[in-house]
Amino acid sequence: MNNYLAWPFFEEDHRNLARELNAWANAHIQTGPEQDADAICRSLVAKLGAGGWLKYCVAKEYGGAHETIDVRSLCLMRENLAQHSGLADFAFAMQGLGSGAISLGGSAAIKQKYLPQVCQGKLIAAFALSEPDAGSDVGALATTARLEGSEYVLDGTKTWISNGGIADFYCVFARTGEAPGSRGISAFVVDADTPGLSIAERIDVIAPHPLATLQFNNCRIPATNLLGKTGSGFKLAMQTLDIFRTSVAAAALGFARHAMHEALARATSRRMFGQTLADFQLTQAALAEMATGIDSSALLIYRAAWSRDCLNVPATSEVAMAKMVATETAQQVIDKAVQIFGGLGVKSGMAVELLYREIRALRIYEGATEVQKLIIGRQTIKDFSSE
Ligand code: COS
Repeated sequence: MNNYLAWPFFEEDHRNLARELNAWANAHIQTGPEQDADAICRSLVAKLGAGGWLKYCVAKEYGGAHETIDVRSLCLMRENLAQHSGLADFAFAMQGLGSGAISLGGSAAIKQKYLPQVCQGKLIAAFALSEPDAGSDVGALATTARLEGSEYVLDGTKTWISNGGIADFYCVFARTGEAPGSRGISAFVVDADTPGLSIAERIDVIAPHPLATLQFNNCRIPATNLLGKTGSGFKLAMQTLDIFRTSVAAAALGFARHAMHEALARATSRRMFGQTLADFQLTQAALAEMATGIDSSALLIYRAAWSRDCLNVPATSEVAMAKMVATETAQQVIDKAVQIFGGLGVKSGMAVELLYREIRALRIYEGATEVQKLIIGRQTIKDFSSE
């Protein structure tokens, strides 16, 4: 790996953080085929909390490491954890994504109630936005929240909810009806044990993660669980995604780096036709494409993260570019690594086989590649029109 930590996007603290987390993960995180994803995730959240790593998911006032969430730290950490274990990356990321709407929109009392425990790994967080008929088109969501006295009553279905089934609370986006479409949505925090909230289905996917469909049926929560203003839920969701989407790209980068390492180890040791695989120009071409793809992704990721941290702008388009390029590139890098391994590349339990399954969902969740193209295309036209 080149010395990318020397890039000017980083400060000395970031470089130290990456090295220290790597050493910790080597000692504390087991790699290999995942068995009981629920139990592993619960234990990982507790370990990450005890190790102090979840401090990077919340602001300083509530026990966090920085005044506000530092996106370069998040990205370096996900990149690093993803190289050790998909579930470790997932457990870390969901504490941030799942509590992001509280950090951005919660009252002081709500922040105080949830964030310190998220940071210590004592409460597991989840982000409940998608619905069976509202995935990319968030503005079409149909779950409702109606105010009755001092309570909101929630009814509807949420699906593809990461940490669904093991979370202690969910940040839920529901229609309060101030206006049609995206302007009539509000955000709420809902404790997992609230009567009227149930797990309708656990969802099995190609790389096992805790994932569920949630059912809200006359689910009553205190009106004070509202996050932000009524009608501002869509923007709160988008602002949360603006922070965490770059870190999805960073996780993809971590998977790609792991695949590259495996491919290099294989190519330089596997002998055929009297030489190593790495001596063939076709292998060198594949490795060149992989290495260049990895660096291109890293440059876009840390440009987007630095823009948010240092220019203090949403950088929505830069974030979308990073997410699109890094996830698509990682898929190609991992596919090439499988090819370099030949038959062994598809053998169950091989590192590249796990990565091949692990990477696929990242091109879909937190905004599919097609949504990122929409965001980048719209912004490009807007920039041109305002020239
Ligand atoms: N930050 C703040 N505000 C934002 C925003 C952002 N990043 N993106 C949009 N908004 C605002 C817009 O400015 C607009 O405000 P006004 O109503 O005041 O004009 C409002 O939100 C609606 O925006 P827009 O018209 O762009 O919304 P669309 O319904 O066209 O949707 C996409 C835009 C498709 C980009 C959006 O729905 C999206 O990102 N979808 C994917 C969602 C996703 O990631 N799902 C997975 C969930 S996690 S697994």
